[in-house]
Amino acid sequence: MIRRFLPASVLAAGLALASCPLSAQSKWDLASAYAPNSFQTINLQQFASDVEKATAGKMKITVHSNASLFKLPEIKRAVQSGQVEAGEIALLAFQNEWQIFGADSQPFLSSTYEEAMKLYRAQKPLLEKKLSQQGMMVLYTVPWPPQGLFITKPVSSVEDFRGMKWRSYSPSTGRLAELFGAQPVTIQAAELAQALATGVVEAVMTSPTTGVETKMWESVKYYYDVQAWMPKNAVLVNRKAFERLNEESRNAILAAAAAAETRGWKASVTENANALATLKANGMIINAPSDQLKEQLRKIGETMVKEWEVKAGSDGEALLRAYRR
Ligand code: PCA
Repeated sequence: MIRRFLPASVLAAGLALASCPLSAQSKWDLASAYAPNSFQTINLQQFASDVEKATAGKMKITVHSNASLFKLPEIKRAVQSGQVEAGEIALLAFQNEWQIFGADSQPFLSSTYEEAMKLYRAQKPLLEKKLSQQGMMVLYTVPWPPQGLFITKPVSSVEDFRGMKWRSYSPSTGRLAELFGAQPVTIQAAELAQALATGVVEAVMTSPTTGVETKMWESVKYYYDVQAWMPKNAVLVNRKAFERLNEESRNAILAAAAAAETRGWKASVTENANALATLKANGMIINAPSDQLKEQLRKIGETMVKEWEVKAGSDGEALLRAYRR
């Protein structure tokens, strides 16, 4: 009877719906603050497409890069409150909230990939506990290459930085600027190219890869490979959103995250070497810091680690004990 009054296409759609509950299809958004061509974003896109493939398209994660959904400082709260299901943050940006987030931005505490991994292992249980209390989970982390100094003029000692406009992207980079006698200016990666072009900053602490992403050579000539620290990006998810997923999707996400972490740490190493070569090919002058500058930096680093230890209290103590073991 009914059949006579309904077109075949409507009937077919109804049948399809009945055999496929809506919950079987999940769509997530993931907020990121870095450029689409950054190795971090490329790794993130690969993570999302791995999840989609493993679930035969039933779980789709859309990556919104370049701070197009939320700016870096807003992403953590957006994930926590469920405004967005997932997001990528730079942990060190949240050091003022909890010092442990900034463990990987203490000068010379870890400046090789091996040390960075050791530090991550020591930091991880604390991070997981804290983020779980905040209703989130860490899917994976990937370090940026060692941070060096891009600067408009040659420098050989800390005194040469006095009064210069210094790009800060975290509490520790701001503190470093102060100890250099420079003027800290907070600028996120997404706005860095423009800030350089307009002369808002004269000195930038970041990785060679971000130097390439922002075509640093267009406004800055010198790079000092000081290898001060290796800050990590972390991909976070809202725990409730994760728990709402079916088991297949949850497993796909966890497996893709583990793969993204391994792939990302490797990519960071190659990226660093490639980026240094690209900077050179574009005419940047790359130097090691002078002995004097190195020694001054080492002292500044010691001061900062001490300050951090005091603020980080028992969590910091536990972390350093595990790291130095
Ligand atoms: N690039 C990011 C974080 C650290 C890095 O190497 C930035 O400069 O903001």
